[in-house]
Amino acid sequence: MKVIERRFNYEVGDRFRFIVFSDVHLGNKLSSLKHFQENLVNRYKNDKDAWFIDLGDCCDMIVAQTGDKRFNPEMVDPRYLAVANPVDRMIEDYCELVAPIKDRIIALTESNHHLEIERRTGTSPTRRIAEKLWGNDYHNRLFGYAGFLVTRFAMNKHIETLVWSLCHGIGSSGKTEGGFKTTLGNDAINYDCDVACYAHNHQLDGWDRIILGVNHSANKVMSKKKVRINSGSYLKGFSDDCSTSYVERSRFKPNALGHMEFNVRLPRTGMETYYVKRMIL
Ligand SMILES: [Mn+2]
Repeated sequence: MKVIERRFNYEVGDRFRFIVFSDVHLGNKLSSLKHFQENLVNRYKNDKDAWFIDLGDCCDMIVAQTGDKRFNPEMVDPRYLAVANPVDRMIEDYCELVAPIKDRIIALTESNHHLEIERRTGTSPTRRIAEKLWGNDYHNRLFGYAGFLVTRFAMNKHIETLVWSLCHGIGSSGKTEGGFKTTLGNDAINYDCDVACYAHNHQLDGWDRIILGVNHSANKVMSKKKVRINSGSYLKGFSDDCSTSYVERSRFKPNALGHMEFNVRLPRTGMETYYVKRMIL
């Protein structure tokens, strides 16, 4: 489990935005690249204070050639069907899709759809995407399935720190109302961090756990917040025709498309944070 540190210089009143996104599933017929491009890439590409955390499953990679029993030709974007190299093509297309923001993607995690290709073929799509996007600098941005990202905000000798726990995700109740919050919240307790981010279940949500403690002089109760983020997806769950997706088949909860925007403002002392759920219906 890797730890990566990133330093940002700031002046009083500066703001930073961390865009947490995942599960684009490029290559799946129900992936909405148009929404991803409009609502994420185009929204932030000229915002120099926006930084990106990509929690994986960038490409769907369920293709005919690997003998994957999940393969269903009706669920594959036709662009990847009648070609000999669909995995190469998905990798290229994903890199092209994120090209306008690639230098500000500070984290990319491994994920189950990519790992399945690695297991079946001995090549790692995640590492190939990382090398294609960042060359040798990929070591400063690529995580395994989980890791810690440490963001430091520096003004002269003063430093504010935000610790992120990143994980592509875990099985977290595809059916129960709010069930994923219990599962992810229980997992997050095990990691000492300010923000715990998960993907994979395609739900888009953010919530806080307030921790009480005492101040330095031991005469006052102090509170601090631990943030949990479930980063959403740009893959629709249901088709408009009679083709059946795995979501429809398993009757998982419908999900909105979108991503989470985590905002940091640095006043004279301390740090203020809040998040905005960017939901597309
Ligand atoms: Mn996944």
